[in-house]
Amino acid sequence: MTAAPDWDGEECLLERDGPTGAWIAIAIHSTRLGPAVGGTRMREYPDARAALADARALAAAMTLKFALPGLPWGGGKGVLAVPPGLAPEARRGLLLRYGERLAALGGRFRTGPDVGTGSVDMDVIAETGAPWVFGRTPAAGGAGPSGPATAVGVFAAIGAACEEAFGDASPAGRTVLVQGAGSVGLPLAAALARAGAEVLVADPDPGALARAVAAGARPVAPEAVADTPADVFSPCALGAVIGPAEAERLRCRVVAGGANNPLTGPEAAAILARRGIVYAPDFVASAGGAMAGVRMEADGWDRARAEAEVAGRIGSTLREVFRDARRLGADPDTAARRLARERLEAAPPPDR
Ligand code: PPY
Repeated sequence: MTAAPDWDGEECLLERDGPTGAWIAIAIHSTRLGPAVGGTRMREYPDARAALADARALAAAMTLKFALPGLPWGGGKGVLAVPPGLAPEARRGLLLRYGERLAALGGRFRTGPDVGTGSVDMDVIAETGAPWVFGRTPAAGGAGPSGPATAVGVFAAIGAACEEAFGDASPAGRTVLVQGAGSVGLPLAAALARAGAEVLVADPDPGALARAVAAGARPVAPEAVADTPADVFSPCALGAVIGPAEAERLRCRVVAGGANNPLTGPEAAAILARRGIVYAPDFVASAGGAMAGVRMEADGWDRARAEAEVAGRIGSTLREVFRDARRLGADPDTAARRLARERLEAAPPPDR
């Protein structure tokens, strides 16, 4: 499979899984700083082309996630585009065949959990002998789900962005609208409520919403998100939720969340900046899960140390990005991509 001209990555693979009819897409965007790491996403897609496009875009975001905080890993992503209603046994078979594929890549791509997969799935992938599977269950020797550490990073990102917008990093007394009460949104909402923020949560899943309410949040209808006033909007569900129209409409001063690729493109970032809305680039704000994952499982750090690094580095990286953006007269998304490019170009060629 050759890369499309609009993708500057190294390698991708697209393959139909015969027994389930699923498409397996693996994108290795960059190994310049080290082996590519990125989660495996499992969901329905309109077609194979959409699955591959998502894998490529998400892999590119992973390169930025590791380059900006200065960690020696590259960017990749796996996508399993499954048919509706995949039975548990069929799911298991798909994960095993996918694991064999990963093993055959010889470590150039190392995966972990992502939207639609979890620690139990990582255990299944690792059964194949595919080494370096991050986020397995603690019983299988892994560090467990990545959501809590991602939430720690988003919390720090909200602080840094509030400091930029209001001159005060504390979420106490701020209204924060969290979109999505899943593996990142729920622990984030709970932490914000504990810190004294007024937390609003939107989620179409009644069970997820009820858990957020139990953690201290007030519910908001999913379709009302763009029109609900808040100090901070935190997208923690799927991507592409802020296009030019939403960027014009959002009634907030800060956007900082855990979703990957929440903007539809550079135009949305420019509109947010023109409206004086401080945008924490998603590939900085959402990096905590991946950062803590590699620290705990590849470097042997304990969770407390890994999460302290996540909070510290995400905060300091964002302060650097906002400073650069002001200096360059650019929006933070543009400034952060530029900083990442500099870090990538300054790196010696990979030696592993
Ligand atoms: C991401 O940050 O989007 C991920 O891909 C999650 C992840 C979690 C743990 C290890 C590697 C990737």
